Amino acid sequence: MAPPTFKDANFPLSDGRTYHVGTKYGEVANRIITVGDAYRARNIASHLDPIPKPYEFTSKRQFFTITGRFKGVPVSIVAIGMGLAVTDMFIRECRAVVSGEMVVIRFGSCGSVDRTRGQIGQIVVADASVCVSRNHDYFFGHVPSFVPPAAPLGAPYVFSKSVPADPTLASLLESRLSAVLGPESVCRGLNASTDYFYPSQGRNDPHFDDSNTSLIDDLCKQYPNMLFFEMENYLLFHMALCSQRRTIKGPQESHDGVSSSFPQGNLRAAAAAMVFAQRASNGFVTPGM
Ligand code: R1P
Repeated sequence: MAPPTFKDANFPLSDGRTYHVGTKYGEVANRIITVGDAYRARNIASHLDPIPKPYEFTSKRQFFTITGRFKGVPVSIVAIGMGLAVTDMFIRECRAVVSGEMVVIRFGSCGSVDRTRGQIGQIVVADASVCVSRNHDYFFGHVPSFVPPAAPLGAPYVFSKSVPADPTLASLLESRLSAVLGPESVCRGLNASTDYFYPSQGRNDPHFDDSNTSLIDDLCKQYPNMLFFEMENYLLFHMALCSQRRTIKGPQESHDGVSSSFPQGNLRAAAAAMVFAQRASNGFVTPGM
């Protein structure tokens, strides 16, 4: 089969299909659940109505989309992999093939940084998210062969301001999860999305100078309600914020009352995650827990 021909370097499309996610108009619903891996996507998709049979598409970049109906309501589940860059591709490329308001919920796995809340196996719901990024320039000063930059090196990690989840969606997520799993299994707090899994989450690696031994303490000092690390939510919430700063809107579609409190916005987002790692106790989830 001939390779697809993409047109428009600014936003490449081939026969209406996006460059990385690979879907086109009609293949993605306005309500999206996003996850990291395809296995989790299939698990969630097992709850979709069997008829009509859900549509599935795996792109050449391994974005995996399943679109079907849940109790008659169209919903897509999209597995995107990991990190901020793929989150950006996922949101922009789905946004381009969906009209009307778009609602995105992320179900991830995460590491808890709180000693008492966010135990392994619990579900945490994000009130808001902070971005933790590695300041690459900082490390130049530690390597003698590099010319130190003229500007101050600053701190090794940068903590952004926090950006809120959609408050209505976050509360709905918390209450529905609590109703199903029991309130003791769900807690809510602040999330930090990191640009890397190892250095920016304060993991120790003897092979590299990461200057991160105090990162978790520093972050919790600056943000006392800090609860968990993962790698995508910040961008999701930030893009929702940026979408609400735009006036371009497609034809509005009903979201059963969910849309009513944000008439201006064209993307709304919230996120929950299961705690896989407890950083204070150094515990990690085991299958079947
Ligand atoms: C790191 O192992 C990955 O797990 C978490 C992080 O955000 C990162 O993507 O989420 P997922 O389990 O959804 O991938």
